[in-house]
Amino acid sequence: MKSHADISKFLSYVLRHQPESVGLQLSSEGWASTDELIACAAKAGWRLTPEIIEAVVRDNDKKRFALSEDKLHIRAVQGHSTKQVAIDWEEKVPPTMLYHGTATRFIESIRQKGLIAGSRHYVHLSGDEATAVAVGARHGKPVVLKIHAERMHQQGYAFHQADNGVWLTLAVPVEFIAFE
Ligand code: HQG
Repeated sequence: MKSHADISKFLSYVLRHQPESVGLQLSSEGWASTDELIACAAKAGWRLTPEIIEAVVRDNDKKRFALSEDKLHIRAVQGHSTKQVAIDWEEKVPPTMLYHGTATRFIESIRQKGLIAGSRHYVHLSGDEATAVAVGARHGKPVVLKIHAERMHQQGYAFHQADNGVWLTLAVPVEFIAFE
C-alpha cells in the first residue's frame, strides 16, 4: 500500500520532471488529464483512483498540486523541469525582500554566478525565512540568502507567484543577493 507521501513523490516526478517516463502528455500549462494519469500510472504499477488523487492533492503539505474545478485535470503548481511545460505566468510585484534557502557548499559558486535555475525552469524564492531554511536543509547545511526582490523588479526583472505561494524568477544576479 503506497502512502500519500509516496504518491506525492510519484506525482511530482511525472507532473514536473519526467511525464514521458510513464507515457503521459502535459499541456504547456502543465495540465494532465486525470484519467490519462490514472491509466499511465497503472501501467507503471501505481494504483491510483480519482478519490486517492483528490485526497493527495488536498492533504499535500506544500500544496504542490492543483485539480481543475471539474477535477478532470491535474498539474503541479511549480517546480517544473520538463520541456513539455512552459507556463504563461502572470507577472506579480514582489515584496521588498524574498529569501532563498541553499546549502553552504553552493555559496562560492553563487557568489560567482548568482542564483541560476539549474534543471528547473525558475529560481525558487520564499516569502519567509523559515521556509527558506527548510528548503536549504534539503541540500546540506542550510544558509538563507536575502534577495532584493523589489529592486530587481524596479530594474525590469519579472517575478511570478505560484498558487502555493512560492515565488519564481529566471535568475538572480549577484548584486541583488545579500550574503551575510
Ligand atoms: C542551488 C522544493 C551553485 C540552489 C523547495 C539550490 C523549492 C546554485 C540548488 C523547490 C547556484 C537547486 C526548489 C549556483 C542556485 N551555483 N548552486 N550559481 N544557483 N544554486 O532543488 O530552490 O518540496 O532545483 O541554491 O521547497 O532547492 O520539491 O531548487 O540549492 O520550492 O515541492 O542549486 O523545490 O519544493 O536545487 O528547491 P533545486 P531549490 P518541493
